[in-house]
Amino acid sequence: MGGIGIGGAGERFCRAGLLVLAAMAAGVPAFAQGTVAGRVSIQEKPGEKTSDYANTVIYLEPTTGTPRVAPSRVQMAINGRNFAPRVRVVTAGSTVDYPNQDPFTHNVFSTTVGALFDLGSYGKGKSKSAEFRKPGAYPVYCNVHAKMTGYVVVVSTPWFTQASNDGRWEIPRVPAGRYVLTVWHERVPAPVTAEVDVPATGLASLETKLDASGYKEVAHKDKNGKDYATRGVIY
Ligand SMILES: [Cu+2]
Repeated sequence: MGGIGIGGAGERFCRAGLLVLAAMAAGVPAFAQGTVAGRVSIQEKPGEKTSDYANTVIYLEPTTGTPRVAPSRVQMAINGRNFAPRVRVVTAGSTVDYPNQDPFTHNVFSTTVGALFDLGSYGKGKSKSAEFRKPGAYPVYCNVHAKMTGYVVVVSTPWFTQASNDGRWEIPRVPAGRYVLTVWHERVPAPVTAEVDVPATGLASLETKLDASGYKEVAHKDKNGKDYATRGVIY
């Protein structure tokens, strides 16, 4: 610190420096950012085991103020008639690339209000992209293959993540404060939310229980709102 800023700004930096020193003396870092961590468990139908923890999206939104988010560019490859990964969380304004790695044609589209797009048919080695401006959870399909489904979850916060394969998750560098924690999973009817106070030292062991025991896979329509010729059974 010090040496940065001119005039009034420099003065503010100095005062901030004093605050940091005072806080260090008290054992608490000023402007503290801690890691928030937890674990998701999913109730399945009797006898079934969860295999898709990684498709869980977790994010923290401050209860006051609007955090600044930067758009990014990420990839959901198309491989073996699947989106890889199947679920991606991005900040509002981000772009998702859909490179086709299969030796045949795909047609990625979304008919959800807030993120309407139709990338048209394109073959092996080609890539097209879609921009996601509005927060929400958007199913993404292929007009050629009835069972191809992916999800883009768009958030307006910089504090988000996806669970690992065992359901554990971690969001680093969360400033102390009050947040709404949201846990989303495609097989759960509504996201689970809770208000949490994040102390300067962060939070560990936030347990969230999701209920997917009532989940039923429903065939979706093609980009023209019609049933697929294959009815989603055969590719
Ligand atoms: Cu396809």
